[in-house]
Order: sequence, then structure tokens, then C-alpha cells
Amino acid sequence: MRILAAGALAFVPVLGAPPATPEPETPPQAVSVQVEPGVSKGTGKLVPTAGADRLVAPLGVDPACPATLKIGMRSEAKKAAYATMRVEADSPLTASRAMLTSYLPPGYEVRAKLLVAVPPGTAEGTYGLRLRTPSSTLKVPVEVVPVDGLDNGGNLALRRPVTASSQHTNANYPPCSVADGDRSSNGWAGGNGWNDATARSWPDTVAIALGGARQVSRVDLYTLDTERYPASRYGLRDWDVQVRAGGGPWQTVAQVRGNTAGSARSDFAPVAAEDVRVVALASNGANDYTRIIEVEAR
Ligand SMILES: [Ca+2]
Repeated sequence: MRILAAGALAFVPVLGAPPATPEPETPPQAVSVQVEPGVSKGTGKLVPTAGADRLVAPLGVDPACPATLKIGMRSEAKKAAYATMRVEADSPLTASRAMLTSYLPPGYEVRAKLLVAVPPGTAEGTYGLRLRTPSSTLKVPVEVVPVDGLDNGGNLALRRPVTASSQHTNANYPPCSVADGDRSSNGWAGGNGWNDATARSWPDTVAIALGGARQVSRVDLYTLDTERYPASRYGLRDWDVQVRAGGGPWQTVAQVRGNTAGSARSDFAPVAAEDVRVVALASNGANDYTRIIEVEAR
């Protein structure tokens, strides 16, 4: 399934620094809000929509990687009109927008990405998020849970703290995005992948603390790979997978060389690890930076 990149930031070149990345695939204004045609039932209603019936918002994660939800509204009117939907989140949660407004022909739906932040000290529990149009209200419960209580699907790295050797500051490439649970390359430059700051200079490292000693025998790495920016030119080519325990020395458990695919799986003998890291050694040629979408450990 192709998911539209949302919330992409404009690329602003800095004198003396080579570009970090291919430019965003479409202008940020175009990708942060998406409008799609459909069929109007002619009821006159403005129907709120959400990409999920609940949102799990982990507690204590890096604020650069908040929980996200696709929200929208669909016109079932007979005529085109300006439509407005209000977004309300229970305190202390905060939503990245208080309102969604768009000119909507009948049957059309407008969608946007909503970021929901959980401030430090928020109590665990279920909070309200309401999407209100003049004709109806859609409630999406937000479950605030500690990272230890997340359903991680076996991925030990999910939502764990991430540190990187550098971070490009020209756009939105936070290191925590490699452990946010989103493997899709389509959110590139919109907060869903890490881009380092040192072009054509290696190695680059990104490390994930697993929250205690864990048995690890597999690491999956997802690198930038879209139709326009294929991994064979923009993705990571060579890297080592390392682990360590007790703050001891890093131990290489797997090596990947010559990768041209969007993802690569490394299997190795089970080892007790508190931290996992990827040591990036080379990319596939285009403005050689390290571009990693997601790292998963099992
Ligand atoms: Ca990601």
C-alpha cells in the first residue's frame, strides 16, 4: 500500500554544505494535506474520518517522534463549500492542529497528518480525541502507555531511545524515526527517517537502547526506497550490525555488503544485548549520506 508522505518540510540549502537528500517528492504544501474525489450521498453532512479507530501514544518517547494519526473529512453535500473540522484533545495531550479547513466539492475527502504529543508526566490511561464538524463528531480514543507496555510485535527496538552520530538539520530527519514503527519510505523528509549530517564521510552510526538485556538474533534495516529515489541509488549499501551488553565494547554480529534493496535482514547466533547499532559504511552513490527509515531487532 502506498501512503502519501505527509508533513514534509521544505529543503533549505546551506552554503558550503552539499544537499542532504533528494528534494521532497512533491512540495510540502501538497503532501501535508491531500484531497481525493469520491461520491457524495447528498445528505449535506460533513463526515469526519480517521485512519484508525484508536491511537496508541507511547509515554516518554522523543518529542521529535510523536504518535501520528491520519485525519480527514468527507463532504456529502450537494454543492461545493468551504468545510471546517475542529480537533480537540484531552489535556495534557496536545494535537499538532486545532482545525482542518478546505474547499471541498461534493464527495471529496481532505486528509492530513495529525501529531499527538504526550508531555512528560502524563498519567497512563485513555484520553479523548474528538474530530468535530457541524454535523457530526468522531471520537478516537488515545491510549497512553509506557514503552514497556507497547504491543511491539516482537520488535525489541520499537520506540526505544535512539542516538546517532549526527543529524542533518536542513529538514526533519530525527534519529528516533528509525524506531517509530513506520517502515514506509514515503514519509521521507517528513520525520520518518534518519539522514546523517556528514556527506561522503564514513562511518555513521545509529544506536538503539533496548531497555535492558534482551536476546537478539535478527536485525532488519529499511533504507530510503521509493520509485523516484530507489535504494539502488539513494539507499544504504554497506553496513555492520553490532551489539553490546553492560556498556562493554561493541561486537559485530552481521555485515551487509552491496545492498541495493529497500530492506535487508541479518540473522545471527542469539546474543544477549542491551544496545544494537548500525555502523553505516557506504551508500549507493547519490549525494552519499546515510538514509535509514527503520531498524528492527528480534
Ligand atoms: Ca520510521
